[in-house]
Amino acid sequence: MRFIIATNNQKKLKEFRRILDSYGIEAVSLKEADIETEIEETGTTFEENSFIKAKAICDLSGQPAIADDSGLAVDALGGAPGVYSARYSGEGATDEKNNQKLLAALEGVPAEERGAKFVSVITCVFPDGRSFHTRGECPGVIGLAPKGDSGFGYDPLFYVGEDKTFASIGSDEKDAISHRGKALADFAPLLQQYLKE
Ligand code: ITT
Repeated sequence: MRFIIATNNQKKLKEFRRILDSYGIEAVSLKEADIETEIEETGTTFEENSFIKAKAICDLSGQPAIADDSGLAVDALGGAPGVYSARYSGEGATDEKNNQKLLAALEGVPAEERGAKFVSVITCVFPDGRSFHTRGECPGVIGLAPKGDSGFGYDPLFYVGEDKTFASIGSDEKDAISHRGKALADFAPLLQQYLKE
């Protein structure tokens, strides 16, 4: 079955596609579904925003839609940037500006206090009103300098081992341990169950 992925983030879509593909679920982009829209994320939790995005696209298309709301929660910043991760550096935010802002916010914070986690909440909304979600988390440490150039977002600063960031490991390795990989691993069997009901 084909599902519309309610995201305007092409790098997130790429990850979604390759993970869902491994579960035999076909992901259709908003562009392929001929949908052009900006959805306002008015929620204060990953769960709320994930539902808002999936519901909006399901309503617009009349087809089941899947959304991911994700972000980085940094211990020393009281869980920030959290649901505001994409917009952390304000108007015109880019991955580079967000990473710079994060490094500046953590200036002087020692390595042992730079713990963080990535969170992903994946929601599926069906046209008949049913919905469900799964949540995945991945612990790591915010480094003192970026490393690697694959992936997206905060990947170059997110250390998952002594010398490894999400941007320096391969995509298979990232998917196996990432917040999104974990959320989708729980999501796939639940989706099969919902499709049978
Ligand atoms: P959509 O809402 O259109 O899906 P978005 O990028 O605005 O796109 P979110 O609101 O969920 O999506 O924000 C997620 C942000 O969290 C993302 O832009 C990155 O800055 C960060 N992020 C999430 N997952 C990440 C990952 O796997 N690697 C690096 N950064 C990630």
